[in-house]
Amino acid sequence: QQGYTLWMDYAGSNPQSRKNLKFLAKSIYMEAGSDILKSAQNEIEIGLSGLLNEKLNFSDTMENDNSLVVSKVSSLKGSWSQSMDVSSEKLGNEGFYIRSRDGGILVTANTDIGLLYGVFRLLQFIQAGHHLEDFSLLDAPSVDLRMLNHWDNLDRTIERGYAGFSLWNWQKLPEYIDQRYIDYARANASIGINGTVLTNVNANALVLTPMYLEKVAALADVFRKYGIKVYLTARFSAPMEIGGLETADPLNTEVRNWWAQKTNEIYKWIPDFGGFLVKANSEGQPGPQNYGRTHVDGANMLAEAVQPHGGVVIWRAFVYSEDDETDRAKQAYAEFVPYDGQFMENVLVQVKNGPIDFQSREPFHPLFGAMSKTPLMMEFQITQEYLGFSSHLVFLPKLFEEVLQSDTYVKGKGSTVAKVIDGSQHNKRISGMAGVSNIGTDLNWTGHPFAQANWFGFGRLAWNPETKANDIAEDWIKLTYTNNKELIALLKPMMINSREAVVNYMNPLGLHHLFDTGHHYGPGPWVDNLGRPDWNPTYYHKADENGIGFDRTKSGSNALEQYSDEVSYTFGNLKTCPETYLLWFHHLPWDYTLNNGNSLWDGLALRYQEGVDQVSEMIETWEKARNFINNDQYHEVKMLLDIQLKEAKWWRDASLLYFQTFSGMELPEGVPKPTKSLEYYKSLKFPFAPGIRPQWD
Ligand code: BDP
Repeated sequence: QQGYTLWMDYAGSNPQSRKNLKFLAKSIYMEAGSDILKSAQNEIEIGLSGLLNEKLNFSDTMENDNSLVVSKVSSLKGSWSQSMDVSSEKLGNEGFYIRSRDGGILVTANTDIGLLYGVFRLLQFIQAGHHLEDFSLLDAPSVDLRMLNHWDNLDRTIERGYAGFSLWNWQKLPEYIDQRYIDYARANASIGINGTVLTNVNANALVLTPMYLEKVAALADVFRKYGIKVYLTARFSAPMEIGGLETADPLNTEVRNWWAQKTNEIYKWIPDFGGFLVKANSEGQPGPQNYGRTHVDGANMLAEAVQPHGGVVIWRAFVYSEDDETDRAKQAYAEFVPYDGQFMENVLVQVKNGPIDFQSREPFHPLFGAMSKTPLMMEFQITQEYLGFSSHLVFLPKLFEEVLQSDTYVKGKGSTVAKVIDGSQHNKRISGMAGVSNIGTDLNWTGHPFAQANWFGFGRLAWNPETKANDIAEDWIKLTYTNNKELIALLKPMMINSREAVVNYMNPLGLHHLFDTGHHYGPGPWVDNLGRPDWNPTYYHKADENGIGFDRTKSGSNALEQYSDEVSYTFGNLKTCPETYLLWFHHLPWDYTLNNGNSLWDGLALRYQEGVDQVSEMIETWEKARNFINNDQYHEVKMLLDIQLKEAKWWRDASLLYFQTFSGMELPEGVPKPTKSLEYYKSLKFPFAPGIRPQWD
């Protein structure tokens, strides 16, 4: 069962530090009533008794001498109501307030779900070894929709999923409720996630048929108890595929009626259904453009159908058309900006963090500064499609934080992406953040034990986009391993630096999309034979005898014009462009001089080497951590780190050998000569890589 309990191992270590909290078990009052409150009680029962190693005594009434009271503000009585010393308005619909007082602790909120979140947070504080004396904490989410996107297919394969098969056992549903569904919901609620899209964006219309809706309803019944709404992907051609219509034209009356009725039917099964996520006119998915209509026509048709039920439509901006050969990075902006202000009130446009596709580093997507009238939802990828799958240790909150803290300058300095996403920048009526899930049937849910931290961290950032990656790492270590200071001092920097390591050994200096065909795993910078130019790595690095990099300045694709003047100036000017984005925005000669005086070629080679060295350091750190963790935990990660080191070297050697054919320059000192030939690296094949969509690049 290694890793199954995630960050909720209530029987775990640190019992010493909790001795002084044993009093909490004395007399617990918990408000009862709803299913969500039952979940809260259940969590206290397993959580607190596990953490304190003590039998819990519950009291049926709220008394002044209770040791723990979990109750809504409106039901507080006697001295407990006096302990509520903050304005309840600040708690909103989902926030909570926890405070200690003489001999007791209060957890309160305006709503049941607020109480559940408060209970989880209290348990986490205890678990992390906090003493809770003179303690008070008020917290409320700043983002409305905090969602996982599962790219799960109905046959239980997962597109870009590297942790086994889909959790949703369609064959045994609706009768059989796997304990995993409950534990999945608990884990999500513990970090504030309140929505889940069950199915792949490359959608299958069958999930909208009664046979499946009954199963979806069974899952929704489980998740509802944890405040999690279910959403489905809507295949745009569903009216034809399962409705027998001849068209899916969004302006056709029959089509509109079909969606309205289908939606009513869904809400009969699932009264609190969240809504639809749609990938349309992208990578072969059907959409309104098939009928000469627009994204607005398509999104608004569905929005109209879900509106009477309070649902939303999340329309993806991940589009890039086949015929535009200038620059894929520009296309989503070009297609969507003209529609700003035309979407219905219950539509959110979901934008990937960068303009290409979930690379280990991309500048922020220009749409984040450009649609002031449309709620823009962030789409991060938690599954490591382009970051070493579940074999490489990469702490993604560092990447997420970098994107969220990027300044769009749309309303002057400080207009960060975080503020666009939480809606405060433009006073948006609704806000959201989605993460493409990295969860599957693997015992530990995520494949790599440290990939759990990415799920955890996503939840924390969706709750509050201003959260610091550093704090997330520290909390996760405490909850997952122990709160031992020496261990934290080892693991925290290892996790924090792991993101830069993968950038260095895969995509240094702003290079991107250099993967070999099909799997998005190993290096293939030489690939130039795929069906579309923008599926080929050569399209992205543009290396030749004269240099390397994608010119996105005025002399090139001018993608920079899609950013505000400040941003476009900074990135467009070689003096001010951070070297981390150098080759993303500029095509430069091999002998161009970098900030530290190195030539571009030497600097590039040294970056690859640095990535390899960073992985070696991670291995050294892990050896030191051995004293603080059990043997199984040690060995599992050790084997994975060894793979990561081998593959970091593979990336370095294959990439440098290939680029050397253009630069014609020697490797600088400190970078070992590759032991194999370029032909060897080109010949490498994968016997099996999970998560592939066969027809894809
Ligand atoms: C790309 C993936 C592809 C997804 C697509 C998407 O390679 O499998 O379908 O994104 O987000 O990253 O729709």
